[in-house]
Amino acid sequence: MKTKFIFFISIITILAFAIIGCGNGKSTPTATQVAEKNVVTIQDFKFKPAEITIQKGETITWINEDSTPHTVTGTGINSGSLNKGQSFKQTFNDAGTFNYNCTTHPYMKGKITVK
Ligand SMILES: [Cu+2]
Repeated sequence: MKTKFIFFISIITILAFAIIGCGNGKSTPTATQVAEKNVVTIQDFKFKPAEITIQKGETITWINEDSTPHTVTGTGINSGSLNKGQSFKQTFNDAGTFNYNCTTHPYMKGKITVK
């Protein structure tokens, strides 16, 4: 009886650690995404935020959260097709205003201002 109880407790402890372990594994990328600067999410056929201002030399990361593939396309910007969960990064070294859109959905528009 006592042996069974100890065995039971051991299993619970192992399970608890396994669950805590998984939780940490999942929360780490989220924390990284929050900390990451200049992220544009592509969601519901929109670039969010649609307008972003950065400093010269900074990088923008686009992440497609839609199940539909999208692109980030403009002068000097070409992500190609991004499937759900895929991201695209581009560094902007020149000041200026850069408009872009999604080639599949031209009504999806975004604007980058580099200072
Ligand atoms: Cu699109």
